[in-house]
Amino acid sequence: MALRFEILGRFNRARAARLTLPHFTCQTPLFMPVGTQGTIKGLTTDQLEDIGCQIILGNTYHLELRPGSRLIDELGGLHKFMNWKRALLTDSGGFQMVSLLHLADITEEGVTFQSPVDGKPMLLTPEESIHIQNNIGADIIMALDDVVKTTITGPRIEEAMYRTLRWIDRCIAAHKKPDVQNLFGIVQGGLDPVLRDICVRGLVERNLPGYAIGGLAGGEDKDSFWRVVAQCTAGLPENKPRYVMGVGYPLDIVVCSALGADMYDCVYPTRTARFGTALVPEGLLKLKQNAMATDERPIDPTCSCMVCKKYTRAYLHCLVTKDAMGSQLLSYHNLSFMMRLSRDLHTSILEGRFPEFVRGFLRAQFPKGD
Ligand code: PRF
Ligand code: ZN
Repeated sequence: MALRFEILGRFNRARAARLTLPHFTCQTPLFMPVGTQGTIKGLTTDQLEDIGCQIILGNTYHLELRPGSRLIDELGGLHKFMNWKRALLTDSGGFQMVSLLHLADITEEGVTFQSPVDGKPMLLTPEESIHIQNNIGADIIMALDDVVKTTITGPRIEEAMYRTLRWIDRCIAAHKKPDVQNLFGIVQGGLDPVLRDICVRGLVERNLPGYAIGGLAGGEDKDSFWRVVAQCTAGLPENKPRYVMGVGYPLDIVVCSALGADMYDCVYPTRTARFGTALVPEGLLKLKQNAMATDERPIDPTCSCMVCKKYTRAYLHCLVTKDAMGSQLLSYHNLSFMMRLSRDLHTSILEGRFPEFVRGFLRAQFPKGD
């Protein structure tokens, strides 16, 4: 195993931990920004370090299309290629089955994609996904899973869960660098507690360095979502990191952390920034609104990020959606917000004031109590 996971403090099911990875020692709960192509859109790696990012995400499928994992390997791995010294995690490409389903065909062998670059078919098997991820060299690599939308029902959910369990053995067998890269398994099974339970048990038997909860944040209602997270965290080992994939919203991160999850990733903070929306303790601040045109305050007076120290809402209103700098400054603030949330969760759990932190967070987001 190429990681250490030490729980430093708990509050009921919530945990504050130190996660030591080959390239960086992280504090959990933690949020991981998504840099699909080996970059977080609009930010330099120095800026990402400045705001306290600990792990960033890359995607196997996108990196294989461009520039290709062979080239990344020849140039010394993704850390060196993108000039990022801290931890990296690559997703297996499994999720693209959902997000690019019109381009994908799934069989027991693997997933066949039509390359959006040249239209050629590309077969991503569990072996190939792990081979590519071994070449890319991230600290954490993800098993290839069969992902289906939680909003569908019927035998396809069961098929995908059992296939995910069969594929994990092919992933484990293909993994050539277990001493420097950690392979995480992904729990599937839709919203069905029986299927989720079978998947959790099956993965735990394989004694992996960490586990992800997949297949969520795909349009199901919050109640079902939180119920699946609660069930999975209860069944996963205490002493291993738990990663909820594709989550996202500050509220979900707070709730999932209370349920015992440790890691999160989502494009939301950077994507919403490109649409002109800032994350603030009260919820969302839409910089495009006319009222911002003359507002001399920073985005968030309680935020100590560079953008909030140096720029007014009026200036950002002028830039957003018109100049790349608008997206860049808003992404910088939004990721700073997510990093502060991660730190606040960690320290409040550690210092025994997690309930007060959650209450304060909820009061700011829902002042009317709804
Ligand atoms: N599997 C993989 N990546 C993912 C997910 C998943 O289930 C999700 C959940 N919607 C986000 N990213 N491999
Ligand atoms: Zn800020």
